[in-house]
Amino acid sequence: MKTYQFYANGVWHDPAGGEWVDSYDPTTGEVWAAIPRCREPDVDLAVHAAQAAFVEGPWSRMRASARGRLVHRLGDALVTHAEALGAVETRDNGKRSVDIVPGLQSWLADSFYYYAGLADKLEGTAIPVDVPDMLNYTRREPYGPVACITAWNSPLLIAVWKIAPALAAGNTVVLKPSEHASASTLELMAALQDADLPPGVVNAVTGLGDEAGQSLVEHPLIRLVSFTGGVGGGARVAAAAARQVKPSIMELGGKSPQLVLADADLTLAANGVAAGIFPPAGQSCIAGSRLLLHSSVHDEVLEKLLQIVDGAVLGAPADPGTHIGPIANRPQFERILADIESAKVEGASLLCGGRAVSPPGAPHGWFIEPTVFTQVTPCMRLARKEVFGPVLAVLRFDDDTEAVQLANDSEFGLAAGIWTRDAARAVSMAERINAGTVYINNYFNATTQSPVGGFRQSGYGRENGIEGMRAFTQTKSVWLSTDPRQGNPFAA
Ligand code: TXE
Repeated sequence: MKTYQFYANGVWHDPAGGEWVDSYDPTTGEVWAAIPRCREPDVDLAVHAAQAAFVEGPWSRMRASARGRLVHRLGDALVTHAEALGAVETRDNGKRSVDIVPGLQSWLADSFYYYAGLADKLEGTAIPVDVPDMLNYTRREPYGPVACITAWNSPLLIAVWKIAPALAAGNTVVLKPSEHASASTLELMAALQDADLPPGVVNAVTGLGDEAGQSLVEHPLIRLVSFTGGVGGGARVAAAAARQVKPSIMELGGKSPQLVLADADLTLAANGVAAGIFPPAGQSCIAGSRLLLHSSVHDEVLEKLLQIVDGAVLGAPADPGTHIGPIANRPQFERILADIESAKVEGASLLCGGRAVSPPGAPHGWFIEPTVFTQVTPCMRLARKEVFGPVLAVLRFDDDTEAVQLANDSEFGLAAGIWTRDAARAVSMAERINAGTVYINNYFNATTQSPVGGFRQSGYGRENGIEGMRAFTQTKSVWLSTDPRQGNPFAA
């Protein structure tokens, strides 16, 4: 059993209250680590460290190119420690190793490299204002200490997506990972020490959402909150931030539709639909959890999907042969099983799956079969609520207008997939679908260059891309008069 400390001002600390929270291995159902239960004094320590690094420097005073070089080193540290970090995340939240380690070594490290390159390119503009003898220009400036609150499904990915642009833009960071999976974030802090960042530039506090999380959001020195999690938590955090007039960036849940049109390559589509939800056991914000099928291909696509599901291997997430890993934590495991029961009660037809299972070698783990419900109607809870598990709801449509209407019949708007051979038709549908990301003949792609985020209750603000860095800056407008007497009635 490993006992962790939290990280503030470049130093490891025990929580002031002397309490820890158990962290479970979802493959075995056993406690494997203890996470500090930080409260207000611990959070205060971390925020003051971030404030000192920002105000007293050197972070805010450093030349942007020098800051970029340090952020680049964070990418190198990620590559060096990828295997070890991935192993901890797999143990702590059951994410498949094949989904973590290669990503840390390539496109997640690229996040640091990309934003390192942007650090000295945050240009303002010179504006020809309607005032004579006046120079007006804008600057993009960091906010100061920012809070980055992350979820349990992909702690490392979410942390990197936030800290890379936040740091490159000149902010300092206090991270707060989920109480269900904090270990990999604390290991990330240790790994990033390789880069010799000045103390206080990045800090991580752990513990409960309504203790450590709330103290962090409400800390008066925190100037912006970037949050990834559920709609309930997000709304609470956004409201708390708003009470202090702090901006927030919200990456929330989804009920993303995958549309298969009659002219699609059905094999490609079935594979894409299965891959868009089942490998992470549905525990991805963009999981394509609503399958909208044209009536003419409904049965054929489901037949192909059943074949894929039949061959899917559930098992230990560290095993490269595993297609579907466990559910990351017990409360989520129980929520998914309850949602499956409620779907049966409301009249959806269970095509396959629906049960908790024990794959060989993991008799006490939290595994749920890939589950497909057909005959789902738009008003059913299953068609509307985010299950965040390996549960696919199938609806049918008869023409493109109905497909778009069904796709948009949701409070969420994170992602959508369209499968068709007709590119023009797909582009036209993509314009009409309310979602922050639309995939055409692919799903699940994300790279550091392209912004991601939600419409509607899936959130606001964007991560990744140039927009993802702008979100961590505020604009200052500077007015310099070359004739200060102009327009001043008191000037002689
Ligand atoms: O997330 P929470 P939970 C969805 C999914 C899941 C549901 C609940 O449907 O079933 O959300 O998951 C911190 N002040 N997603 O309860 O509560 C908390 O400690 C400050 C989708 O695990 O949203 C954690 O660090 N912080 C999602 C983070 O918020 C608070 C990924 C997220 O926890 C807080 C995960 C407070 N008052 C779950 N309350 C996605 N977008 O992919 C909580 N936290």
